[in-house]
Amino acid sequence: MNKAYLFALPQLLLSATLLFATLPAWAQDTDAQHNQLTIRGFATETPPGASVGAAYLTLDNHTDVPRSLRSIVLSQHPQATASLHTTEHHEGISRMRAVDALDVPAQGQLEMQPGGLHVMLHGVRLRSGETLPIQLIFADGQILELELPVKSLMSDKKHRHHHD
Ligand SMILES: [Cu+2]
Repeated sequence: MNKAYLFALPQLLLSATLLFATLPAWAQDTDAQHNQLTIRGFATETPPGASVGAAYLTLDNHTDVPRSLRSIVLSQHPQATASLHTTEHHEGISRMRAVDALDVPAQGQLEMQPGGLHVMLHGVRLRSGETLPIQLIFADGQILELELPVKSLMSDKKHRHHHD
């Protein structure tokens, strides 16, 4: 009898369950036990001729422990990279700057939005209606996966029929 194997199996099942439980957590706030960090977001369609794109995430930390988002991995696009950017506005000029990490305060929120914090996407072209699987890597070693919907740059409803 292989004791190590018997021990390892429930461990694997448990980690899979925990990982899974974090996925739909952002949809609603009802499942408090698994809802330590909720994440939602989207990526934008890559404009014609552009070589970079962007994604925007909102992370809500429901714990008393501050978290630090270190990087984003584009799991299905090994040739592509993602970087965390801030946007600084100075005398009417906006300038983006890469940062090593973004903090999610205890019982607080990290909110990305156009013209502010964002994830810069290099080397991947996205079209409206696709999904972009990403991994969020935290300073404490936790990795969370989710799929971002890709949205048209024109959020205006009247433009929707122009696509596909
Ligand atoms: Cu940027």
